[in-house]
Amino acid sequence: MPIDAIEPYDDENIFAKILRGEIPSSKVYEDDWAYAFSDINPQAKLHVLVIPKGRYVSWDDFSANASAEEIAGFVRAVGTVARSHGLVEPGYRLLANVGAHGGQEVPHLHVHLFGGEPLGPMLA
Ligand code: D5M
Repeated sequence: MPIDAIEPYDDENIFAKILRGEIPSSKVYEDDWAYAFSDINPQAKLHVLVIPKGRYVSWDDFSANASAEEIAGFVRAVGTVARSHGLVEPGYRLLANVGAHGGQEVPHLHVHLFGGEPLGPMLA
């Protein structure tokens, strides 16, 4: 179910628990700024979620409130994950759902990284 209200940050959201190691995840990358893991319900051959380590509800919260260092670190991490999976030449897709109309379900910013096959048009 998409979330109704996107603030304040809920420390008990499932991605906060993954970051704290309280529930398992299939890690593909980690650095000082970001953590990446396989989506539990993949929508493409490769479907990875990249999340910032900071407490940000959404892209809106992150873009408004994160430091330049956090933003740079997170953006670089997304690119690093894509490159490390060999996705640059065939290409890939990034998606961040924001709020109720965006269909955001987990209230910790996450960028979906899809790839590994032709993805077709964005909106079916
Ligand atoms: O997408 C939320 C995404 O989070 C959705 O694709 C499923 C995924 N998800 C939910 N729980 C888990 C766990 N525990 N591991 C991995 N992936 C998970 P949204 O953009 O919020 O609609």
